[in-house]
Amino acid sequence: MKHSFSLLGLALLLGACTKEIATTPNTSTTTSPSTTSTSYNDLWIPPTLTGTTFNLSLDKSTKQFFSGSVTNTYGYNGANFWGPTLIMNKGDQVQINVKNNLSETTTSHWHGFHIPAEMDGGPHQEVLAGTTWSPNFKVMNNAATYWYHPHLHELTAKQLSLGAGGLIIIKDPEEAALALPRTYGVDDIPLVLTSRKFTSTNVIDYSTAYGDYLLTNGTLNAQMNLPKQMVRLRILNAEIERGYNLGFSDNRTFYIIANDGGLLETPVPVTRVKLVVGERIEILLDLSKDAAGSSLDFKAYNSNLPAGFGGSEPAQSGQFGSLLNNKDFNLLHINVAAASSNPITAVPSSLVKQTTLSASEVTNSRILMVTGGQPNGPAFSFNNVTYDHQTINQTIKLNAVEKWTIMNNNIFGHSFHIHDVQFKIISRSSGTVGIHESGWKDTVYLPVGESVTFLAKFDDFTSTKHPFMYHCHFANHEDAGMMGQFLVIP
Ligand SMILES: [Cu+2]
Repeated sequence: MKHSFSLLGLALLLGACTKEIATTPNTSTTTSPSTTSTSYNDLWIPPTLTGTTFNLSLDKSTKQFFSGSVTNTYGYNGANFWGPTLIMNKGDQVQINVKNNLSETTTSHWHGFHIPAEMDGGPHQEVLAGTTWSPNFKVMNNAATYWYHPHLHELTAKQLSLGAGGLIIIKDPEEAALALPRTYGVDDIPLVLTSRKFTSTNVIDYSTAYGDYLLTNGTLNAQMNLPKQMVRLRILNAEIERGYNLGFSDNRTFYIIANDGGLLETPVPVTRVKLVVGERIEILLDLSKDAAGSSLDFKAYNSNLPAGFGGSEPAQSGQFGSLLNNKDFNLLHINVAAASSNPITAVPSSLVKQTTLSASEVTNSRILMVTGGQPNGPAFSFNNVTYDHQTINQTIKLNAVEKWTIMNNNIFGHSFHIHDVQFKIISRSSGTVGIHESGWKDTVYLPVGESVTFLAKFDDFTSTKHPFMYHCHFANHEDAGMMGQFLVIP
């Protein structure tokens, strides 16, 4: 599973015109995702859990994705793929009980949360089969969309691929004071985007980088009725490697209001936005002028993207091929319906005041180079070191304001994620930091041949024995060792 061989594999594929074809499931109840669909399935909206005590159980399940054999999956709390959405309030002290009903170890990481390392759910907080892990912490993050997922070293790609994951929505008074859509499942819609490859007997193939079939909240060919008013979409890229270039079928303008770690200062109007693995954005979609009964599609405009963007490879089969590669494809078919009562009909002119970190506050700088791809070496690593469970790669002083530069002079793009902190991107070597990247971030796209520099303050939580992680969020890269550990020390 080494990406260093992808270009070689591609060359062989093109050169040899191999007869190998992708195994495709029996699709008699589901039309091909690469053609215009006429049969849709209603989008599954994950149920919500609220309060300050959250009970999660991770179970084996099955889901009828296609006719014929059911597909073995994982899900939390009885979901047959994915899990409930946890709704938390900033400032609350919460307790989460994670029961592992699998026959293998898992962990549960609270992606984006600023919490003590021993509560973080990284590779060290193992939840053995049949046991329950009960972290508790104060919710300190801003209102935004976060998520939870397994983070057990070398099993993350498998467990995530089989469906283990869920969203977390944090609410706070600043967000509550704004005239934004926030009725979950009505005008505030979670959209978890991923894709899967299935064998001919409908088994999820978790050994590959890209899926052949797009799943929105686990739903194939998803559709939803949305009210003709302002609708908020909370979008998570929960892929293994694929990135998305998001837009609507009539190329309408939509408004980015939040990214990973909170609301932006003002809504950012765009017609396209890229979202790489692990990133979240919240957008406002204005349906107020659409006729009830009309429809449009939310799409990935993924054809002809730059080399190195996950899923831009032309191959349709093989290790780095998929039926969705280098194509535009549907994410959600939207049927415009009557407005709900008391609809939001306008985009707010401003959102929240951003606090900033300035370069003059920096107390330490680090450079991480994306390395690897050498024959017989690891596919990807940082600074030529692959993850070792017992090795601390970085030590950071409490309250340090650090400048991290991640350099990617490598053959492929990556998605860099750091635990514990939210950061501010101050520069990209390409010269362009997207306006929607101006808020707090925990995950950032690293294009081929570029470097990204961000500032972060490491406050609140110290430990001399419990580390936090930084890693590529491509689960297969992370599992293969593209991950490091840091301690925040007094
Ligand atoms: Cu990577």
